[in-house]
This record gives sequence, structure tokens and C-alpha cells, in this order.
Amino acid sequence: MKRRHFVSIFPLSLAAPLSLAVSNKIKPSSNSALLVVDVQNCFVKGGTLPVQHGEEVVPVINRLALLFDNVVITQDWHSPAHISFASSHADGHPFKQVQLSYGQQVLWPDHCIQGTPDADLVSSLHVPKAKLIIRKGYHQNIDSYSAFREADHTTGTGLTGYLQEHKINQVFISGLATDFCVAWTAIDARSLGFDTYVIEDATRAINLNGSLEVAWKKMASAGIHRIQSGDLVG
Ligand code: VGL
Ligand code: ZN
Repeated sequence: MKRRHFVSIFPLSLAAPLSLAVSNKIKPSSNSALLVVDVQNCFVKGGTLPVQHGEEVVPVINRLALLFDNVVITQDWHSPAHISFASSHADGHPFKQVQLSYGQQVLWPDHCIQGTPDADLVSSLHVPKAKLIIRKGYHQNIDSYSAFREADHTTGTGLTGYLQEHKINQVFISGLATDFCVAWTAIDARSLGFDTYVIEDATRAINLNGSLEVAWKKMASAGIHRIQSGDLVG
């Protein structure tokens, strides 16, 4: 719930020529970046791993992107026969959990294969000021939900260095899917020291066996702010 207080510096009996608007809106600065996670054909209607209502994030993100000097896009960018695909495992089926060398992995339908139209950004996404596209998940034997490091928690994508070089200390995260790539990106951002916000209505979730609720709990306990797109102003 948002409130706006008008604090008059004149007695009420006078017509106040000056009032100060005190509100809890957030205005991005030159030290803020918007991360637009995986808004790709694979994750919307008609794609290979559609997130319910995934396409609804597009107009929200298009509006938000105008408020930021710094915008970074990510793209899930898998090699064919990637280890995260159910089809790469003898007894695999989509949405099964398996143990891999680097930890638990959900197996997915084949999705976002490098260079295919399925991996393209959604064509209605309009983020003209984005300067960087980070592609992730291209190593055959490691998945990468996070925009910062791969699922081995070791191999970096280069995003940390990019943000540091641009003196960015605050990140706002949007895109797909809330409970996988958005949440993993947010948790890494926070653990790397960034002031981290997830813009809830600029995301949609896969929600596999309650994964959305688990993700919000983890993000809250990590100190990640949960906000709505209307909380941001230019
Ligand atoms: C994602 C599942 C598999 C995501 C990527 O973008 O959240 N989820 N690959
Ligand atoms: Zn993927």
C-alpha cells in the first residue's frame, strides 16, 4: 500500500503555496540497473517451455526500461543436447529432479537452443537502451539460471565485473521465471553485495511443486526487496 503525505510548512488556515511531497516511490539513479531476464520466445505462449502468462511481463518491462540509464538483458542459450534437457538423460522426463555433479537439477523440455527462433528475445520487447546481453547456459554440462554465475556456483558470466565497472550498486530484476532464473539472479546479486529488488509484476513463475513460495521465502531472508512496477518512478 502506497501513501503520499503532503507536509505543509504553512498553517492550514493559509492557502499553502508550497508543500513537500514525501512518498515511498523509488527513482533509479545512474548507479541502478534493470536486469531483464530471459524474455524469450521459449518462455512465452507458443514456446518450448512456456511460463503461464509469461508474455504479460513485456509491456511492464517496456515501460520500466525507460526509467533506467543501465539495462542488461539475459538470454537462456543452450547447446543442443544440453545437460538440463530431459532428452539428454536415459530415464529422464521433463520436470524430474536429478542429482548432477554440481547439485540438484530439474530436467526441462529441450528449450532455448542457441540460434533458433525459440531462443530469440520476444519481438515485442522494446528495450532500446540495453547495452549488454548476457547469454547463459551454453556450457553443455552446466546449467545457469543465474545471470551472475553458472549452477556450479563458480563459473562467472562476467556480469559482476560489468556492473562494477559502471559503478552500479543497485539492481532491479524483471523477467522469467520468478522462481528460477529471476530468483537465482537476485540471490547471487544480493550475495555479491548489490542492493537488490525483484519487481514482482514484471515477472511470472513456473511454480513447480511450490517453488514460487520457496523462492520468495529465500529471497526475503536474503534481504531482497519485493516491489511492484508502480513503486518505480522516473
Ligand atoms: C529458466 C528453466 C530452465 C528460467 C531457464 O529462465 O527461469 N527456467 N531454463
Ligand atoms: Zn534453460
